[in-house]
Amino acid sequence: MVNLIKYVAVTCCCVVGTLDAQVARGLAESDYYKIESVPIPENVILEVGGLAFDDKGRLGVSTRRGEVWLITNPSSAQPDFQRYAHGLHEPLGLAFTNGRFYTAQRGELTRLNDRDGDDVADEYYNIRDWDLNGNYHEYSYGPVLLPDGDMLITLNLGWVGRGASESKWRGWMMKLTPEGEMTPIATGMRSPAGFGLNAKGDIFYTENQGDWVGSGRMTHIEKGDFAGHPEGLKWSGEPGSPLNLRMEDIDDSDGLSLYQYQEKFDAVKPPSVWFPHTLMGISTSDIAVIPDGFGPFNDQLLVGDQGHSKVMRVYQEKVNGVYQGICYPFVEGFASGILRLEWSDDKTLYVGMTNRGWASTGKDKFGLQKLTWTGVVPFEVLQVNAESDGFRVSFTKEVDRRTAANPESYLINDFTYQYHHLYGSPVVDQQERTVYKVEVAQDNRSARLFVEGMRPGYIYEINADGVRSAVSEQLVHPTGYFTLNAIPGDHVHHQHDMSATSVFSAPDIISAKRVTEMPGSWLDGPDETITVGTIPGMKFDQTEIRVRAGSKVKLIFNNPDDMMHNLVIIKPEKEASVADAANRMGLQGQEKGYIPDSEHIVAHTNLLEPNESDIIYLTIPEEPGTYSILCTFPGHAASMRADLIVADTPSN
Ligand SMILES: [Cu+2]
Repeated sequence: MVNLIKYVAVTCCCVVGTLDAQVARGLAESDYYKIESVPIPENVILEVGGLAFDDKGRLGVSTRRGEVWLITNPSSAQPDFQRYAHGLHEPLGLAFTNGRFYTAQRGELTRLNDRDGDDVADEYYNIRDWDLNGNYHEYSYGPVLLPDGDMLITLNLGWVGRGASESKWRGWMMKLTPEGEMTPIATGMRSPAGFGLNAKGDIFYTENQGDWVGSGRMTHIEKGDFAGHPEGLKWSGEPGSPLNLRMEDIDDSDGLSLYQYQEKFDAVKPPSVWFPHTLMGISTSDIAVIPDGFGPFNDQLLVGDQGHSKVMRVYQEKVNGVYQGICYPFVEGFASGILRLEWSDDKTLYVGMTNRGWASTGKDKFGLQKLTWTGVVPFEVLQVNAESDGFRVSFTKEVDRRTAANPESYLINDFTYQYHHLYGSPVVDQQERTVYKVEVAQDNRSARLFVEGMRPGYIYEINADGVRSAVSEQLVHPTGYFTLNAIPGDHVHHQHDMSATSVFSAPDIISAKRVTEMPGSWLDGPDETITVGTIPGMKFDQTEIRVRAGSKVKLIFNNPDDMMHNLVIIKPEKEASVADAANRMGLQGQEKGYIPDSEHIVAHTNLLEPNESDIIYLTIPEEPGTYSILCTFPGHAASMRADLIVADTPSN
């Protein structure tokens, strides 16, 4: 239902043909990263809830059956399993510090201790308990260790046909000291099974699609944040709550996205990265920071997906103090539903799994597998960074300049999700974005994509399937999803904001000479698409454009400059009089976009704010000659002009 994004194959003539492409693709995920199973004794039901290594290199595993197992030599062919603890209440997390395991049971944080040294815990110490009402969905997760010795836990909402906070602090992330003092940190959580720190020590948690949650996502959590699900706000009036927001304050009648909703309340925190439902995964879980020595992705994050039995990769940047970034598939094909990820000292990722209650692609009921790097570097997008007028896409290997510099090697769509009480959201307001120019860096390791109409608050599907490495490899994963929260250097809102209250831009100019939808009579589409941009210093990015008389043209006008500009097409020899008429419009000029009422004008765009775009459709006049392209914003026409050469024969 939500999968509305069209996968349009890049079919331009300049990429390798299909057969060659398949040969070129060659290596698969498994040539770079290998999945192997840790053998589990037949009598052990290892429905993994938590993973943690102890100080002897043994892997502790807490299970949904209430046990903790100690696995000695987990990387060997016959690891040894020892039951360390049992009788716990669904412990969905495990940590080891100061010689002790810590685990969150449904109703308490417990410290386990083996006092007599027989590798079996003989002390189960209740550090702190919390309310629990018996609802099956009241899972508790953690702890995650903080550098100062404190711990984080998260408390799942109950489920009564919708997410419900029926016991105190359900829907919250809490901080606990080793002595059991508990402080509420943030709420708005629904099903916070995955959380942890990034390489810089900032806290993130992952969320699954559900009521009030349009799609899977990851959110940067700071004290006092509200991540989107209103139920936890039931407790925001309690002592210690860092929020003033109340459940009654939240209202979904405006049809906004969560990004737009943050304008209503400071506490609202939109996600740093969305994982589009079914396109990327269906149920995000644990977060792990990639160490040195696991391929070229140091300090990026891996995020598990339970339903798709896969691991995804996330690169994040911080722009204007706000996290944002891109997710890619990484490795799929695990045996069951992934809940936990844990690194060993030898850079092996241990993957703990269970699918009880939820179907997963991997059909086993539970499992423990490990993922290792083969030492071969895959050809992948290493990272994507937002720019004021597009993206910088960096690669793990040198690219072939010809394919990387071709705008047709890329396909970009953006869209968002609605913030509402319903379960999930369809993809809304999807648009294809034109890549109108590409500049490949000197070192062949990155490409600067110039993209028309960047919209903050939207998710960008960036497909780079046409790009080849210097030795003709295809990307292992050509498509990623970039969540754009902030545009570098940007301080204005954009024309495409759906919120009526947040729109701040020049008015749309309604005029017979600005046709923004392709005429229905153009059955075969435009004859030609022409893209014109602006460059600093009041100039268009080209000085001469040739077109055939009478042809149907789609004109894309991009304004990456930091000033307002328009584009006006004027009949031969008439540019001076049109520019003069525009200059004399006075106060009226702005609202009319400095488009004077003149018979000499053939067609024109809107007056564009910085970083805006416009697309118009026009039929070129039958009369050949040198027409003018002008920006008629006062003071610009002297330098901001180009020739439009209309000829009877096709351009040459
Ligand atoms: Cu201008």
